[in-house]
Amino acid sequence: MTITITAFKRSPDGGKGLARDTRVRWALEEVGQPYEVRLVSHAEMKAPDHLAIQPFGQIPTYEDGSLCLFETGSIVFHLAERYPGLLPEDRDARARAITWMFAALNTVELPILELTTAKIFEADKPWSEERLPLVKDRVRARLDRLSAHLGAADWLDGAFSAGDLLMVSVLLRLRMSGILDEYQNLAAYVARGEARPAYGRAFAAQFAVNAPAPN
Ligand code: GTB
Repeated sequence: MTITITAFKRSPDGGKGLARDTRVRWALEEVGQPYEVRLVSHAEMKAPDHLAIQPFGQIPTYEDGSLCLFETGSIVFHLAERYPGLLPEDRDARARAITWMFAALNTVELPILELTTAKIFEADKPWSEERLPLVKDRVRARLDRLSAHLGAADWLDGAFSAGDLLMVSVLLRLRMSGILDEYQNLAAYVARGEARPAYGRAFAAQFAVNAPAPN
């Protein structure tokens, strides 16, 4: 069966790899599984066919035969369980890697999403300028601890895992804000993730769809 994922017909980021299909593409590349992509417009994402797979009308989704999944955490976990390469064999190490997957999505991604909301959707509000430093400091509070945990290590817990894949994907979103560069080891960690050949292939694939047309 061919694996099919969905992605934006045209991502608002113009190919920077920030839409969440990139992390699923990356996981697929890490485990060496070929996949097809069904590109969906905003209207198609909210239509019954797509809502039957993704109840919230979002991308990405994952289809493999009769199995349909949504939520990038679940999709990456499914791939990591089904194919070798993203989770260690050792049971305890595996449990710790899964813990980092949750930490990426539940603890680190949330304040980062809040920052995006504050900068993009609340910029015109009279209280926006006053609130922004608070939101940035909530991100820094998480990065302070993450940076301390990572220290001089290459990855969060031994070998590269699905936990790193999700954490790097989440942190990438911060680059434009300049906050990532306040943490030398985290900036290097993200760069290490981006340097992985599998990430390069995932990035190139989404870029081919979303890059702005040349003048
Ligand atoms: N928790 C879900 C998951 O992890 O799968 C969240 C999925 C989600 O937020 N999908 C977004 C979506 O479909 C696309 S990735 N949004 C449309 C909608 O909700 O109607 C979020 C995203 C979009 C654009 C950029 N960008 O342009 O920089 C970055 C991230």
